[in-house]
This record gives sequence, C-alpha cells and structure tokens, in this order.
Amino acid sequence: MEASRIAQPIGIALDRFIKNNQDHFAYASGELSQLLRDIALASKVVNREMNKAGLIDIMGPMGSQNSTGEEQQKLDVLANIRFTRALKKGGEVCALISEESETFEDLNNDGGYVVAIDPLDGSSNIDVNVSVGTIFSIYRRKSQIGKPITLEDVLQKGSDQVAAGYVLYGSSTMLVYTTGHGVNGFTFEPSLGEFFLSHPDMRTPEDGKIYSINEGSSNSFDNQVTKYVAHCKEKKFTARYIGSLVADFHRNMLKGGIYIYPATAKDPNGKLRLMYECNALAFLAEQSGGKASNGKDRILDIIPTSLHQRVPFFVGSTKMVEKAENG
Ligand code: P6P
Repeated sequence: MEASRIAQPIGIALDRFIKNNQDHFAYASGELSQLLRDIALASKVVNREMNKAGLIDIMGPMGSQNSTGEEQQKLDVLANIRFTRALKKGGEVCALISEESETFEDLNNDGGYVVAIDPLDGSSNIDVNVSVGTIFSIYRRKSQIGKPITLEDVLQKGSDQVAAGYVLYGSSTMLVYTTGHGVNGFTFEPSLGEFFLSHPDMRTPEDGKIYSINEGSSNSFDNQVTKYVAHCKEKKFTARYIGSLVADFHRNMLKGGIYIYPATAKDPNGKLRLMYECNALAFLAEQSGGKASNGKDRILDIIPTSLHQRVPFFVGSTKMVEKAENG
C-alpha cells in the first residue's frame, strides 16, 4: 500500500504530513512540498479576509470584469493578489494561470512548476454567506529552468498534473489535495493557525443518490442530459445544487453523488474552465475512486487549446457518471 494511503494519524499537522510524504516525488527535493505550503499559507490569509467580509469593505462587485468577461467581486481580486504574491515569494512557480488574468503570469524563471488556479470560485455567493472555494492544479514545467516560459509549459493536459487540490471556505475551512497517491483532507484550526489531517485517504462512494445540476437551464439540455436527469427523478434521487462548485464537489465526494455542468444555450461548451477548475477536480475524483468526463471523454485526457477553455463537466461517483455518459 502506498505510504500516503496508510491512514496517517488524524490530527497530524499539514506541514508534518507533507514532509512525511515527500519521498513520493522522484524529482522534488522539497520543492513541491514548499509549493504546497505556499498555497496553504495564502489560503489562511484569504480565509481570514473572508471571515471579515461582512465587516470591512470587501464585499460586492469590484466594478471590473475578469479574463472571461465575468464580473469580479472584490474578494476575487484580493484572493488573486494573495495567491500570486505567495507563489511569487515562494520561488517554486515559473508561471501562474489564473481565472482573474487574461494571460499567464511570469513569476520566477528559475521555478520548476506551473500552477493553474481559480483563486475564489463561486465568489458571488460571498455576499449571501454561502461556501466558496479555491481550486488549484500543479504541473512540472516542460521547458528548461531559466529559459523563457513556453505555451507547452502552460497548456498541459490534466493527466500531467503532479498535484491538485481545493480549499473550501465553509462552516469550517478545509484543504483537500492529492499528489497522485490518494486524497487527504485537512481542517483549519483558527486558534492555532494550522491545518490538521481530519479526512485521511478520502474515497468517493462508487454510487450515490445526489445529483447536482442547475435545472434552470433544462430547456437547453441535450438529450443525454435530459434523459439522465429524468432517470434521477424516477429513482427519487436528491437534488442538491449550491451554486458553488467546490461545495457541491466536496459533499458528493463524501456522500456519493454527481455534479454536472453541461453544454447549455448560454454556455455551448459548458461554463467551467478546463485548466483551473475541471482538471484539478477530475484528478481528485479519480484519485479517490470517482470519475470525471465531458459526458464522453475523460477530462484528464483532453488536450488544452487555450488557457480559459470551457468544457462540459460530469464528475463524481463512477456508476453515476457512467450512467450519465451511457444512458
Ligand atoms: P450557474 C460559480 O460561478 C461556478 O463557477 C461554480 O462554482 C458553480 O457550480 C457554477 O458556476 C454555478 O453556475 O450557471 O448554475 O449559476
């Protein structure tokens, strides 16, 4: 059994856990571990600012749009600044792809890693106090260290990820990540300012009874999705759609379920972005025994053609995803 699959003692601190599992990475002499720590640090800062959202002027729209034309919330911009600063300071990242930036950011030419991030997914929910999340993917750079960043570095397919995870800013704040050796969840203890292992070796139930989809768009669902939603209703499954991807994904991973954001009239290629939403969650889904596709093809096999490319997204319990794919 892989070391990280052996349930490490609940309560071990994230730093110690990362160090205990460092020998999994053939090439990383601690660089990837440092990068994970940099992400954890930035998430603590964002968490602190999130918890004050009602009290200081960081709620509501920024009055600007992001790279994909969506209205930016003040905390979107704040979170992007915090993660960008932490990754630049950490020195391990050469290029950063973010929902909040049109092109990739050159961070450190000597960095060995590329990060794709949605700094604050679901941020329009902040003003109504609904959980939101950060989603991240980590790749090894392809080009030689010290040389200019290339498109080959930033447009890597999901199966090339060396790590991925999310932070869920919910009733408690959790960091859930994988380095390809299973999925582990850490809960933030504010009084100590540290993440502690609370969910060792997380597994997605093979089947489930929860389906998450915005049925407000059902008039433009294709036959495959229409048929699957009808199946869920016939089976009297539970409909749960928070409007915050990380929250829906996390619940379905714990309880079993499927999340679908299909092609719609408004978003003919789906709404979610391959590089900084779907690839990371697909890696986590597969690493915990679940499945992720675009309704037909495996997400992690999709060759990206642009930084902000959208794809239809079906993710969760393997039997539910397969039923949605095959009717
Ligand atoms: P809709 C938030 O904007 C998000 O990216 C996901 O977190 C969420 O699941 C989805 O979009 C909600 O989109 O179109 O159903 O409101």
